[in-house]
Amino acid sequence: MDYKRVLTIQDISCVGQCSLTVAMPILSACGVEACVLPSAVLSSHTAFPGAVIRDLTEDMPRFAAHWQTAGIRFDAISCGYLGSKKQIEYVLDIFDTLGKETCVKIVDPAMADHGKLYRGFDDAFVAAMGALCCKADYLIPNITEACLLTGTPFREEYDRAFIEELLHKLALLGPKNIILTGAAYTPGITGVAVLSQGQVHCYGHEKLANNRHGTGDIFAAAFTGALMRGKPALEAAQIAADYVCACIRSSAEDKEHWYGAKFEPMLPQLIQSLN
Ligand code: PXL
Repeated sequence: MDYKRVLTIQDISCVGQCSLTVAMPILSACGVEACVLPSAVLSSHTAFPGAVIRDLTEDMPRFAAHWQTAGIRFDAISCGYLGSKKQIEYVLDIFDTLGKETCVKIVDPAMADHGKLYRGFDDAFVAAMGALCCKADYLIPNITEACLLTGTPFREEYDRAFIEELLHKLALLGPKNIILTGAAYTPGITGVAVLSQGQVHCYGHEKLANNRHGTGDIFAAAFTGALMRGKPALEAAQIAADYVCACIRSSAEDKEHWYGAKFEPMLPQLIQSLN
């Protein structure tokens, strides 16, 4: 099996099953070497009131400089939740300096959901994120993020034409492939819409009642893992979407587990779908 080394850049939320605490185990389960650049350490993700933060922004270029001199290069570099415009600038530098020649760049512009920006973000951050999205080989926004990035008013209800228009507007920003998550325009169905090599494909699956925090991060990690295992974009998106559904189902009964999805018991299913 081809063995790939991925660098994933995002925060580590110590409690909450998101960002690096999901990316690392999922990439490892996919048989991929997971290297990490934590942009910050938080006591929990920001949906818990009162989370405390150790910012690591100024360590990012120091770690990258070490890898540069040590000759460490990556087959893929992915980024998820980033906390500031400065962090985005550092990720842009890392994209330019630490990839192998064939390096695949994957951007999850994690900054908003359900029509709203996450706590702490503003329009200037959205504009900076747009500059990062230009560089992506694979861009993985949800509908809210896609609307923000393209200046499209957010809508709760829409049709396939709206999804295709969003994909084409995103493509004008410059990313090579787009994987739009949470595309739900048929009652009871949600899914992913993929724009790759000029073609749009939609993969629909059951719409589950209680979506969970961190499922975008689970999707991005499983998608990256599947891509590194040689799956084409659409198949990687299907594998990741099915895995996210299984994770949400495995958490649905447990009301106390409101803060994330129980993705660990479902890892064997993910592994099986890659074989
Ligand atoms: O799941 C995205 C995410 C990652 N990291 C932190 C977050 C969030 C979403 O709110 O707060 C710290």
